[in-house]
Amino acid sequence: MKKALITGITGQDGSYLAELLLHKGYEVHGIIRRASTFNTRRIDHIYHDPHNNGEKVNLHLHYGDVATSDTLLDVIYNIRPEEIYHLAAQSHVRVSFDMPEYTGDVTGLGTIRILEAIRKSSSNARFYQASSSEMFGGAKPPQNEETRFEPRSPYAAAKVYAYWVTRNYREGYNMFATNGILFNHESPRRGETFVTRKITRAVAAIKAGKQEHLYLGNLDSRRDWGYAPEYVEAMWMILQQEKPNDYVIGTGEAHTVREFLNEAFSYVDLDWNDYVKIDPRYFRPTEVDYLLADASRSRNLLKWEPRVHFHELVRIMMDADLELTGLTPPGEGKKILNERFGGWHRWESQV
Ligand code: NDP
Ligand code: GDR
Repeated sequence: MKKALITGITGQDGSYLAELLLHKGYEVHGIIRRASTFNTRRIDHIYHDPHNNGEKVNLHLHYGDVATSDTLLDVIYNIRPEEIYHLAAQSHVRVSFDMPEYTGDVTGLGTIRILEAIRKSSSNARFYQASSSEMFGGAKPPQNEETRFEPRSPYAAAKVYAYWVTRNYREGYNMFATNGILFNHESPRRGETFVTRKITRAVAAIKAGKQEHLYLGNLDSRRDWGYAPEYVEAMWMILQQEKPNDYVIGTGEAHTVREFLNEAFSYVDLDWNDYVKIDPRYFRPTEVDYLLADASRSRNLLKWEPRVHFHELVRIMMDADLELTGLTPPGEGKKILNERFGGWHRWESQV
């Protein structure tokens, strides 16, 4: 049985990745932060209490924090995982302007703490770094692995640092260290303050009569939005290759925030113009205007292709949030998942 370690297992991607790896028969270990409230909501459905007699336990959780190397070395040394997926980060771009130093520490230095723990424990683990399209920042679209980085936020600058130390350890210490440069990917499990989920939750609440307005920032930026479960499949594929490399993952289709609004509100027969207001609080000191993936390398080498595109993504997220709000969704999103997906991840109301 292969063993994998996931940092950031309680996040959107970590939870889907854990589900995928368990489905593939892995023993999965995750690092979680101590918090005063439960922070394991996204993985509770796959966690079995070790005290329940007879239940096979393949998911193990360990306390740790990538802001310190305290437990990282111990965990890696004791578990001896074959694969390490480093997803933990302060992942919110707007927040990185409010907490630049903290973001540099966790999102940037966090990566070198893990790499050092791997090196010092003489681990042969294959390493995946959650790099981001935000690193391209102001670079002209479409962006691929050869595009020059022009980071436009403390978050993006921290990710550029993490990208380069990953390459550095690959070259310097002969590690199987890889970067997945993932463009935005969303799902019903997306954090509530990222723009897509903020919109789909608000549309559901407005439809249910529980909310009057939705306050947003810049509606003109374009993003290449994909479906998160497919992106964690790509993470796994990257670590199964013969040689370590860096890969761009995205759909090759970009849309504005305004288009997302239109698609989400019109799905439930509402006009977004009647509900959306601009609050400059959500503007960023420097914005990334246009991200569009050229994922040819992934298509050719990984044979990775997105199965869910913009129109379907909005429907999947809308169905889930309508259901969570207690409304009966039109069901197009659920239908798309049933038709196109292998079914290793569960629909949100089952989570
Ligand atoms: P989330 O914000 O949903 O999850 C982040 C995870 O990191 C959570 O589990 C969080 O724990 C954990 N974490 C945060 N700080 C620390 C810390 N100091 N020590 C240990 N764990 C910590 O992010 P996503 O799942 O969306 O993204 C996963 C990774 O991929 C991130 O690195 C992100 O920057 C990157 N990425 C994401 C993209 C996207 O579109 N989603 C695109 C490209 C890259 P807790 O639950 O306790 O807060
Ligand atoms: P992003 O995602 O910054 O691309 O980073 P986010 O959803 O936060 O913003 C996308 C675009 O929407 C605009 N926007 C708003 N954004 C938020 N969060 N809230 C608002 O009210 C709002 N109004 C408009 C933003 O200005 C931006 O242009 C995400 C994160 O997951 C990163 O961790 C990841 O690396 C990148 O995607 C790829």
